[in-house]
Formats: sequence, structure tokens, C-alpha cells
Amino acid sequence: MTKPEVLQIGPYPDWDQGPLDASFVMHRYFEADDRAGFLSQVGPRVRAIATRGELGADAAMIDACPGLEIVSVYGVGYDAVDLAACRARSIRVTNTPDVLTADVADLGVAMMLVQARGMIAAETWVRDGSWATKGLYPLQTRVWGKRAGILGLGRIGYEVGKRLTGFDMDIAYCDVAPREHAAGWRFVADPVSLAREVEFLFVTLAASSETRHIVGSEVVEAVGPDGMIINISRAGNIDEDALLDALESGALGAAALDVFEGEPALDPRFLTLPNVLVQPHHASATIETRKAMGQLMRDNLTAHFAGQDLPTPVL
Ligand code: 8YV
Repeated sequence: MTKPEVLQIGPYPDWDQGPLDASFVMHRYFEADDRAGFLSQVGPRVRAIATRGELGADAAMIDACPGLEIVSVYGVGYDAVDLAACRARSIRVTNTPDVLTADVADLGVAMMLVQARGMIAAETWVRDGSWATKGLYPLQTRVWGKRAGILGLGRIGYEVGKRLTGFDMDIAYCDVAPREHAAGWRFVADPVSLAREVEFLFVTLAASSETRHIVGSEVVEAVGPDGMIINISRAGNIDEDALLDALESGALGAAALDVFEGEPALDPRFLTLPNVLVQPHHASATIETRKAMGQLMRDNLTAHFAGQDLPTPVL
């Protein structure tokens, strides 16, 4: 039987690439020198797109594949997939939720602790001899018992909240409506009010055109000079210019970020700031979780071509 032809947008680990190559004709878009030419050459034969959360599939790419049936996303965020283009042609879209939730929440909480306790600079303090020559490392910021806000109480935001209860933190959250499963955490109706009443603000909401820059200058300044913003969602949820201005002026105390506009080419202003922890969009990047993500991404493709129900459909 002829193998379905799949447009592969980004690289996958060998443990996924092997099975993909065995089951499908994989066209490696990311390896093409002339991507437009490559797309016009293979696009007419492509029945599926295999992509990554941060890479997605835009309207032009979808239009170049007239026989496209499904877009399978390796990641929970599908904001980079043009859903309107897919909906217009009844193209299925799948993602990989749940399997990565706990890892992403783990990294978000770790980022808060690392930045609040100054652990990156503390490591340097030991390694460069400062401890011996300059003495005690400067005092840092307590986390336990303080107030945390969660902007977006979806799966990841809820797992963050569960972890924060272990630090005896006072937890509030903002979402479109109170969440039944968040009993005991305080619901706050708008992001600015939430930001005003917390020291640590986690940005965990799914990204969309509606949430773009939901964390703007008013929210950033409401978190304030003693506060920290932690972003493990998408860069687009934060107005980076407002964030950088506040970090540089001291209007915001600190930030811990795993995602950036234009990543991996992030704004160089981030690289000179001492009050920002920068991480390379790796919140789900553990061996175990990426194996589960890859399996689920492949299971969606396999189910589609077998005419079976999709494990994790978005559309
Ligand atoms: C992944 C993500 O690192 O799940 C998502 O949407 O952004 C991350 O968890 C990414 O999709 C893998 O390339």
C-alpha cells in the first residue's frame, strides 16, 4: 500500500523519526534550502502535516497542500496553526495535551524558585571564587508563604497551583469564569486585579488572538517592583516591550521566561538584564515527556489514516 506523504515542519528525536519514516513518506521541510520551492514540489502530494507547537502551520503552507487531511501538532499549543484555514477545508487538527502538563508546571515552579533565590548567580559565586574572596552570597527573596497568581487555570495552570500549595502560598487565579476544580483558590475576574494582589504571577493560558498581550504595561506594573512574572505559555501573551521597559526601570522586580517573541532569536535586551531568568523553551523537554508527545503525535496520524477516532483532536 502507498505510504501517505507527510510534510514534516521541524526535527523530531530519532525514536520518533524512525517510526515516522517506516510508516510515511516524510518530507523534511526544515532541511530544505529553498522552502518555497520544496513546498510547491511536494505540497500537491502531501496528505498530512507533522509540526511542533511553536512551529505550527500557516495559511500559505496549508494552501500549498491541496490534499491536506490532518495537521498533527507535537505540543499542546496549536496557536501557530491557522485553524480558520483548516476549518474551511475540514482539515483535522490534533495536539498532545496531558502528557506534558506536569513537566511544564514543574519547570515553571522551578523557574520561580531559581530566580527568587538567585541560584544562577549563586552558582557563579561559588565557581568564580567569590565565595572565598567576597564572603557570603547576597540575601535573596523568600517564596514560601507568599501570594501567587495564575493567569489561565487550564491543565498547566492547575498543576502549577497544586505545586504552589506545597509552598504554603496564597493562591489566586484569573480565567474567563471560576473553575469548579479550583476550590479553595481565589477567583479574580481580571488580570490587573490579580497582578495587584500577588508577588508571583504565572502566565499559563493558551495563546490566541484574544489573549495577545493580555499581560501589558498595566499588568506588569501591577505586579510591581517586588514581584515576578513567570511565563511558560507563549511569548505573545506578554507585551515584551512593556516587560523589558519595566524590568530595566525596576517597575517590575523580576521575570522568569521560557518563551520569547522571535525565538530562538530573542530580543537582546533580555540578555543584559540581571533580573531575568531566560530558558530555551524547554518546559516539556524531558526524555519521558517528549517520548510520550511523539507517540501521541504519531498515534494521531496513524489513527487518521486507519479511519479511526483521533486520540486528541482539536478540530
Ligand atoms: C513544546 C510547547 O516544547 O507544547 C507546546 O505547545 O510549546 C512545548 O511544550 C513544543 O511544542 C515542542 O516543539
